[in-house]
Amino acid sequence: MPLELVEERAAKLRAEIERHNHAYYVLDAPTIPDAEYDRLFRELQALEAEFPALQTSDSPTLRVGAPPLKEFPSVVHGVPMLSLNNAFAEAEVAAFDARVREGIELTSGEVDYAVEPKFDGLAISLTYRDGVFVRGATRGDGATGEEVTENLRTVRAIPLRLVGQGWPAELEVRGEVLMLKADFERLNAHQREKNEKEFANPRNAAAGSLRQLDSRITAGRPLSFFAYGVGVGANQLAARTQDEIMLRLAGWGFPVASERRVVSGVAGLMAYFAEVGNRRPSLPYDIDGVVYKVNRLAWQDQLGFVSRAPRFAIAHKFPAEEATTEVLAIDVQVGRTGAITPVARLKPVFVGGVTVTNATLHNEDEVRRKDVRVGDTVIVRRAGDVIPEVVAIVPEKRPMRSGRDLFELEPLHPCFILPAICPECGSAVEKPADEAIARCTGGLYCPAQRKQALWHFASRRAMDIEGLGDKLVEQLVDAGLVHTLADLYQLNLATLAGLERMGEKSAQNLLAAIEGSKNSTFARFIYALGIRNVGEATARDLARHFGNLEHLLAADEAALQQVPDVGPVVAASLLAFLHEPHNRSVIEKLLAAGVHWPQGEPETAGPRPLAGKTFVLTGTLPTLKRDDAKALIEAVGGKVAGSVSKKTDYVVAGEEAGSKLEKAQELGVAVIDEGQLMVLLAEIGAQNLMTRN
Ligand code: 5U1
Repeated sequence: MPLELVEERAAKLRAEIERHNHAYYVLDAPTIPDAEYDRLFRELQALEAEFPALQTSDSPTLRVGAPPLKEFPSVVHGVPMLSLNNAFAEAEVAAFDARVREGIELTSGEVDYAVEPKFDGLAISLTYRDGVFVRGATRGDGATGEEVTENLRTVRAIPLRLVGQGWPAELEVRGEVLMLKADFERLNAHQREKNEKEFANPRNAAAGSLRQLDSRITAGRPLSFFAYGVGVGANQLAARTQDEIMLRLAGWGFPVASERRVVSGVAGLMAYFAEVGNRRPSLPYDIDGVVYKVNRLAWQDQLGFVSRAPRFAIAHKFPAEEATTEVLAIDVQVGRTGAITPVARLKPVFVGGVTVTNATLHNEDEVRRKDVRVGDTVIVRRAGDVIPEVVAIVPEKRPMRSGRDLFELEPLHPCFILPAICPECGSAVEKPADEAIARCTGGLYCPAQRKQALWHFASRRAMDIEGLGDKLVEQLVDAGLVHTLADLYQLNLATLAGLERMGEKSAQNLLAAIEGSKNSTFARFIYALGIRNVGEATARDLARHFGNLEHLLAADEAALQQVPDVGPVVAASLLAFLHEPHNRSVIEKLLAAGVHWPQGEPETAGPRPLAGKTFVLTGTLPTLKRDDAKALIEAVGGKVAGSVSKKTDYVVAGEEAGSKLEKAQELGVAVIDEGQLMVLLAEIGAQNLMTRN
């Protein structure tokens, strides 16, 4: 056959096979018998084997997996992958709707919401270039994920080439990979037959399948996918509503939930919640709630984001699953920052999709309030990835014995008493009068704290030292080889290779990973230090704001509070940590050992005369666009908030200012117009910043 004809036939087969895939995996309506599908597939495989140049990156033959990878590369998402705030009760849903209405200044009528199930799977992002699938990534920390392209290529419901037309040249589709309940049951039956470990629940099975370095294993796992949004390319869809976006996605070949709808106001949201709740047991996939999104995209833009979550959407979660079991013992655990947490050791019980053997009792007051004792039958609760907790005891099941008075019974076991000294290091345990949490005062002298600090430092999202897991950290600390974070960089081959279960090759790999971690980022470094109340997002904000370590170390409380989302509590944690001489010395040693990152400049190096002042913009300003006004204010240290409160210093009101203006007047907040804002900025010489930017 002439090559052009072979090429033509291969293209025809690819299109036909993908059409059948779509009919089978997305529409759930097979169009040909399995045997016929297999024949087409084998014909394409044979052609590609004979003429390798014909193989294209969107060929369905690649869905069987590729040779294993050594590791998953990191991917920076074109648009960050957000998380959702949660609501559990109607009042929280009503408060969300009220915030939305205030944000868009809607005083009458209802807001329409696009609603759909909240899949209990793994969020992923799929990149298409000119309609062809080129890259897939996990959510990771929202800014950076892991590239799992070859694994996602094996998921039959993910289109390798988009159908229809009108997609942006670069398109990022967001959605969830999951395993259908029926597929999960079949997979576990298979595992049982092969005498292999079963998966605890469909979510774990999906996660385990997606994180395989060998995509040929993933190809053998029955994964599904549902799309729910767009990252890069969202503003080129010419859509006015979320609902239209979903229709576009479905039209291009993506599976979308058939349970999705558009509903009106809080009443519509609550009716949908009840409806999906009733149907939950018969849905083909696990869900842990429903998601509500403001339908109109212009309003979504107007509402924007707070830190990591959009203001225009919320997850309404189902109540967590509960079960009863018995308390075998109550121990305490020492956390990374010294927090002493009482933990109930339980008779194993299956709840929320996993077997639970430990549950947190949070703190001493909680144990007392719930009066949990050894031998009690308790109700335990577990939701999603959250740590299981003891909700309450079942009083009538408490084991009792006769008291001094023969007719009276008293509990067999005494009530819990918090140890006065840390069980790990013997240091005093202290509990400030105004705090619920007791802490070990041993600091990094306490091996439990030291181990967890090291483990956190080495973790993937911090310094990312592959191979330095809990077991090894435990060995290094117990052997007295590592006392501070900086000691990690002094380890050598001889010491490491001398450790139990550590061969020379593993020691070499670990040293290479430690060496590689020296090349880091400022945000990772801040996060890795393990400062109380400083998570990844705050570390990123601090890094962006201060640009370099010198500026961060020099910052006082007011300067720290200029950083988005840094309030008095976080600022106090930062100051306490950064001014502690031991911590300063560790930081210096880390730098001396060669830990480094690209040096930056503070985000706004200029004067900050509006530091500490909060503005709210409302209505249409006569000449300035909102974003420009915001940039001007922020450039001189001011903060622009989305809603008016007692803390607001100025409301800048334009034409058709609505409820925010009313609220400002009600609270007695200063209201200025654009002209007055410009005078204020001119007085401090800020207007030049606009032309400089
Ligand atoms: N169903 C659904 N899940 N989910 C998760 N929709 C949805 N949307 C999300 C997330 C994080 O985020 C967008 C609102 C940005």
